[in-house]
Order: sequence, then structure tokens, then C-alpha cells
Amino acid sequence: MVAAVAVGCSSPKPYGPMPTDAQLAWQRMEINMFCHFGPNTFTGAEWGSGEENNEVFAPKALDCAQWVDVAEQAGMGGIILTAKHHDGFCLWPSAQSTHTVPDTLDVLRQFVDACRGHVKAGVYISPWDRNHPSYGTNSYNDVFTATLEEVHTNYGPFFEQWFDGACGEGPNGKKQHYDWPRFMQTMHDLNPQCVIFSDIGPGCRWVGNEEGHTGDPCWSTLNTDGATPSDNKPQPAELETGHSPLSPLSTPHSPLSTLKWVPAEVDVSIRPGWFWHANEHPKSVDELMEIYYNSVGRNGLLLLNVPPDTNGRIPAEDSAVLVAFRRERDRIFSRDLAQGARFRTLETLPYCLSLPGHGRENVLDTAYNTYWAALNNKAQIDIVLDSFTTFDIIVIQEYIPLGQRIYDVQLAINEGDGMYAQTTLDYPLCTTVGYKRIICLDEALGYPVRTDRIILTFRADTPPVINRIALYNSKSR
Ligand code: FUL
Repeated sequence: MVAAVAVGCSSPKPYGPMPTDAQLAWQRMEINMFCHFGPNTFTGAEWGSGEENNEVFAPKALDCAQWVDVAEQAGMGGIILTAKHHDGFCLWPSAQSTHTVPDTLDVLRQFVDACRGHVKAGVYISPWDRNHPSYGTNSYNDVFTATLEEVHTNYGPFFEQWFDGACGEGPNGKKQHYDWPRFMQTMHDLNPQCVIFSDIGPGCRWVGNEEGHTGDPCWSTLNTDGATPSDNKPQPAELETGHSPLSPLSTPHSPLSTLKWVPAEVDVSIRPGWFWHANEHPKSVDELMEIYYNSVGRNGLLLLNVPPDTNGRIPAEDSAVLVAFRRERDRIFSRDLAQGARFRTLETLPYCLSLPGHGRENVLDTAYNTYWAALNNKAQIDIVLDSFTTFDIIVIQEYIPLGQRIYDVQLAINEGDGMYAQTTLDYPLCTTVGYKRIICLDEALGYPVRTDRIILTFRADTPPVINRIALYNSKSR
């Protein structure tokens, strides 16, 4: 149905599940730092046995403020520390374990103190514990709950709690039946604003791989009915794409009423391992840019692991790459070529109509809470630039506080002679958008664009609501 005139209420109706305020603030952070630090840093292991001597963990010049400094320089607003990894070793003097740092080396305290006033602090507390004597029995669930209480009460508030899903005990190993409902309830009681990561959320979900990309498409919606983290999670491919509410699409789908807002978090390491190892080196800026386009640019949040070394500092080669990565993003995304553009008025076309008070000009401003609200499910925007301009990146942001709606985006370009190059339904510019979609035209079309006018056509199940459209030239210096 196409509405002919703009009447009635001028606020667009929400569609399907929506992010909480904490999830929205989390998504807008875009890139955070992960720090894997513990006995493995000193032994060379990735999964410690839990039998290491406590004294193995001996940073020579621990400097959490340096981690914070690197994160800030790299444009990261949060850091998540592995307070307890699978070896069970606690980076704080826990009352629940004997496998801990001594009172005189409370790393978690130094970490939260260093973060305060600079970046948000988050915490990884592994449920899998290869050291604790009660692991594999019901009483471990009490221990783990008490551990959560201890950390979040004495060291919080944390913006994110990380529950990884790994459990590698072999056939003779101990099998723990985790009391997930209790852990989640405990977290909710301790800090309802804390975004909880697990394979299936509820705050954010594992993206199904550790390679640094979401699926394409990537929906922030997921059907978690009957699923539990770890041993009963959706298939990795489903975690990569999420579940779409739209059955005609090939993406795994599920009726709108079954979906929850569980956005994808892309955890990947700057080095081959999660922990620091002397013989490993960080990825290049180009590799990090590719990861950025495939995560933040595809509606995910990038959680980039940067492991401190045996000194307890982030190595110089990693911080140098991170600063260069930040510079590269600033270089590409500092000049929006759509600024100052006009819109061709096609009042006669229903596709171009807007809800009163939410006009097309709102896609050009940088305020988050102003948006273009289209009047119809198929919506078109006709952007006219001052002169012929070369660009190779289009950024589109849906206004996700009202839900993720768009499932298809088409592009038409004025090539200068009145001819329009167009994408097609079989090969759209992109499918779903979500919080942010960065489309590299070299990849999507096979070439950069030089034009003075583009038309973007959006399709959704309900009228699209778009916060931002921007154009960039990655080759400009
Ligand atoms: C996984 C763990 O097994 C790895 O050691 C690492 O911590 C990664 C981020 O999560 O589940």
C-alpha cells in the first residue's frame, strides 16, 4: 500500500525489537579493545591448564594507564579485560579461589582505576574453569555466582560482561552444567545497564567466527527460543547473519514476534593468538581496515584484542599499528562529500514523501536523533551534489532506536549524459543496513563513482527511518 498524503501522527512507529538505551550506547562505541592477560602471557599457552604456579604471573612493569592511553589514541571508548580466563586464574585477589594474584598485585583494581574518566571498563569472567576444585559439580554454580557478585560489587560498574562459550574438557574431563538463568539474573540484579555478551546475548551475541567479520547481511535480531550459550547455541552461520524477520530472504528468518535485539560483536585479535607470544606480530593497517569494513561497516561492533606483554604493557609495534589505523579512518571519513547537497523535489512520487517534521535533509546532519522518516515502505532519496564528484564509499545509517527495517538498497547514478547506471534486485547495493553500513563501491559495483547525482532506493517491511547518508573518497589525501 502506498500512502498518498502525509496525515496524522508525525512520529514513526517502532518496528519489531529495539535496542535498550545501554545496547544503543554500546553500538555507538563502534570499536572497543579486548585485553587477554594472565598466566598464558608468561607460559606461551592459549588455554592454560589451571595447574600453573601463581607466581608465573609476574608482570615486570605493569602499566594499565598505558593500555588506556593506547585505546584512547586508537579511538576506542572501552576496554574489556580477561579478569579470569579458562585457567581459572583471577587477576584480583578473589575470596572464591586460591588461584589468584596476591593482594599486592590487584590488576583488576589498577585496570578500573586507570579506565575511570577515560574509557569504559568491561570484564571477561570465564565460566569454564580448569583450576577450581568444585568445577563439574553443582556447587561450582554457587562459586561462579559469588565470583560475579564479588567482581561487579567491588570493582564495577562495568559496561560489558563477557561470558565466552568455550569448554574444551575432553571425554575424561569434567562436565559442568552451567546455571545460565541464575548467572543472567545475578548480572541483571547487580547491574541492569551492563551489556551481557554470550553466544546468544542477551546484550550482544558472538558473531559466529573469530576472523573479524559479520555475515552479509547482518541483522541485529535473533530468535533465541530454546537456545543456551555454549552447548545449545544457533549455528555459527546463523550467528553471523542473525535472523531476519522477512521470510522471502534467503537469510535465516523467524517471525517478528519471536525475535530479540541481540546485535553482533566481532571479536578478533590483532595478533594470531589471543594472548601475547614473543614470536607473533600484529596485523597491518590494511588488514585492520578490512576488518573494520567487515565489522563496523556491516552493522557489528568490533572488539579488537590487543594483548599486553610480559612487562604488562602493550608492545610498541601494536600501538604504532593502532595509531596508524586510527589515522587511516580519520583520513577517509573526515570529509563527507554529501555535505551541502540538495534533494531533487519529486513531490509527485509517493516514494519520496516524508513524515512531517522528519524530512530528507536530516540524513546530512550529524545529530544522532534527527532522521528522515519515509512515508512508504519503498522510499527514494535523490541527492544532488554541487558538481561532479568522485567517491568510492557510501555510508548509510538506519535509526535503530526504532528497529532494523531495511532489507534492500538500490543505487542509481547519473553518469553525465543523462544515462543512469543502476544496481538490480539480483545484485543490490546492499541488503539490510542497521546501525551502520559502509559500502565500498570498488567491491559493490567494481568501480568508484564520478557523478553529480545519485538516487538511493530503500525497501523495508515498514517505512524506513534513516539517520545518516554520507559519501567519501578513500583515495583522496
Ligand atoms: C574463546 C576462548 O576460548 C579464547 O581463549 C578467547 O578468550 C576467545 C575470545 O574466546 O571462547
